[in-house]
Amino acid sequence: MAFTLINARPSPFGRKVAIVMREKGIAYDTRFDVPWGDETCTPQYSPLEQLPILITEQDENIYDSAYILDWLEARFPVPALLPAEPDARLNAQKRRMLGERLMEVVQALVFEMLRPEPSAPWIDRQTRKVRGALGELERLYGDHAPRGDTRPDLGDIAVATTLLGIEFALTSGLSPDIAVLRWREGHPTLDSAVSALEARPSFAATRPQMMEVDLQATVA
Ligand SMILES: N[C@@H](CCC(=O)N[C@@H](CS)C(=O)NCC(=O)O)C(=O)O
Repeated sequence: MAFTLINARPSPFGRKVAIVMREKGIAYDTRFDVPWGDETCTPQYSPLEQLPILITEQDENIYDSAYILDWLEARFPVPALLPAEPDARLNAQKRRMLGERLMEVVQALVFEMLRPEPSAPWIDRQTRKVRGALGELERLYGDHAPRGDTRPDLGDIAVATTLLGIEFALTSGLSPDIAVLRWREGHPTLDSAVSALEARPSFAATRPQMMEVDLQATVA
């Protein structure tokens, strides 16, 4: 197998890469890791000690999910997952950027809530960002309705993996039940866009799963 994807079972960042590879028809093997565990292999492959990491046939390590997507788009341009027309391309890149940054904000919020003494101002700040990004995505998806039977763009994939990752974190108990994270409530356009995307084989084959990890211990 040419590519190995180092991933974590519940990771929305890793799922995003896996979906892009499937949509592009690129074969890969998966190696699951627990990046917060003592036994993690991530430092061997990435100075940032984070997954996902894509290892090529030439043993090149490609890391950070956004860079991996750029790398894949450059090396495997067909099928393209970004529109060629500039306005449509910038729109897809904006949705992608919001989806990716939203996941990072949510991660910061969840980790703060798990700390022994969470900071209320910090939580307020992250909560505002989550609310703002969700509102903006709801607005942007008013003009862009993905369908389950057409190939999604990188914006759709980033937004859907983030939102489904948040949902998984809530339902699996990885995250505390934080009201602002229940994004389907109050965002009907995002709800139907993500539901359409979830039906695709690339999404069905990469559903998040639980991993053995004590997140609270990593921030205590
Ligand atoms: N910006 C990174 C974020 C990736 C990320 O946060 N990965 C988590 C797993 S979902 C991780 O490896 N965390 C370990 C750490 O940050 O030390 C990306 O997009 O790849």
